[in-house]
Amino acid sequence: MTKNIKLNMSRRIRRTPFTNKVEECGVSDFTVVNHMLLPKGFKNSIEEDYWHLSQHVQIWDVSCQRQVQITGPDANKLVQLMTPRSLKNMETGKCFYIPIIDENAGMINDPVLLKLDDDMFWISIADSDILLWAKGLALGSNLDVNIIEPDVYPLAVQGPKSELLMASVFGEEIKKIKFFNFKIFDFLGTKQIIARSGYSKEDGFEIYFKGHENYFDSVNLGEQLWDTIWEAGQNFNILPGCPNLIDRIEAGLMSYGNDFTIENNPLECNLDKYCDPKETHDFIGKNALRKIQLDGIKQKMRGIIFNGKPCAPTGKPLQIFSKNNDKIGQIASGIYSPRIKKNVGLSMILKNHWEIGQNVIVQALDGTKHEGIISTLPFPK
Ligand code: THG
Repeated sequence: MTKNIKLNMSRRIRRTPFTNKVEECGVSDFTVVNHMLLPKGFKNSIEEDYWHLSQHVQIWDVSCQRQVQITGPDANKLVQLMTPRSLKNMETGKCFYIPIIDENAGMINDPVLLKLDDDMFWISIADSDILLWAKGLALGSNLDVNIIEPDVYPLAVQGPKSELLMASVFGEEIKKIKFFNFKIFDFLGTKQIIARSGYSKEDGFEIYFKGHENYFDSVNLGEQLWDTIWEAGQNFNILPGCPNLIDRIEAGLMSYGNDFTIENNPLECNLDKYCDPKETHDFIGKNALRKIQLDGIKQKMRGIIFNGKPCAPTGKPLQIFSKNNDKIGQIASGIYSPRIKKNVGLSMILKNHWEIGQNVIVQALDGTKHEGIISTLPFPK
């Protein structure tokens, strides 16, 4: 077992405008994503947080969902170069889930793209350094763009009561935001972008909080935003939270660097619908992707439901075997689902083994082997 050793804090592991609040709320641990703190738990167990999230509302500091802002005459050109998904019909005010791939069609991120204007985009990234990739592409292709990481810190409000809570703070207009769209709202005289989105299977919103540069000063707009939502949330049984491993696995929401990496192409990650072979625009990795589309893939992301002692996250992968004891995949993060009443996980599974309902064997960390079954994603309701 790994001992409980503390992470040594430094400037490279960035705090957020909400970290003080998260600490006041009794955060139990953090992880680091995009060189920034992400809370991993509070006073309750992951299972208690899972039930609470499915019934009430939570406030999440997801500032680590960093924005890569691309502006300028060639902004659209550059963003389109980065993804197989066509942006032709993308209107201002829309969010698009997009694969970003390299020249071999390897996944380098799976962000949410926001179109703020015809010449202005935010790429809301998973855990890899897209700002450097974008700057490199822009330089190499001689594109007229400006690329920065803006002073923006997403704060998520997730759960079935999020709409009522958000309406009580920002007004009824909030109810008109459709899934994966955003609108602009006033907060104490500042303009804030609020989208209907979030890393959970519940209803929810993400406030792309735009802080002023001096957010560590005494007048802290971020803390005021947190406090305002927190106080309004008292009527809705609000709790501090964070992306919930049980909820996200059941929803089939993948995590870059955990469930898939640069070794995987978007077709293996079930992102086919963003890789239409009929699209004619140019993008990095197009030839490689078209070849894979012709040849077919060798493995695919699936859900696994498996027996054994209730799993908890450890950071160590679980190996998956066929009946003949061939290795056919590995689960990056297995966890006990109190709803399915078995362990669940996400895994790339080799062809010939990926059929729904197929039996597999999952090896627990203590070496014991347990029956598993291949499931759809999301997991069945
Ligand atoms: N919100 C924002 N930024 C993010 C995340 C987020 N950046 C990192 C990470 N999460 C990116 N990954 C995902 C994965 C899935 C979804 C969002 C971000 C998601 N997918 C829906 C689905 O698959 O059903 C909807 C997809 C669609 O309609 O296009 O929500 O959570 N800001």
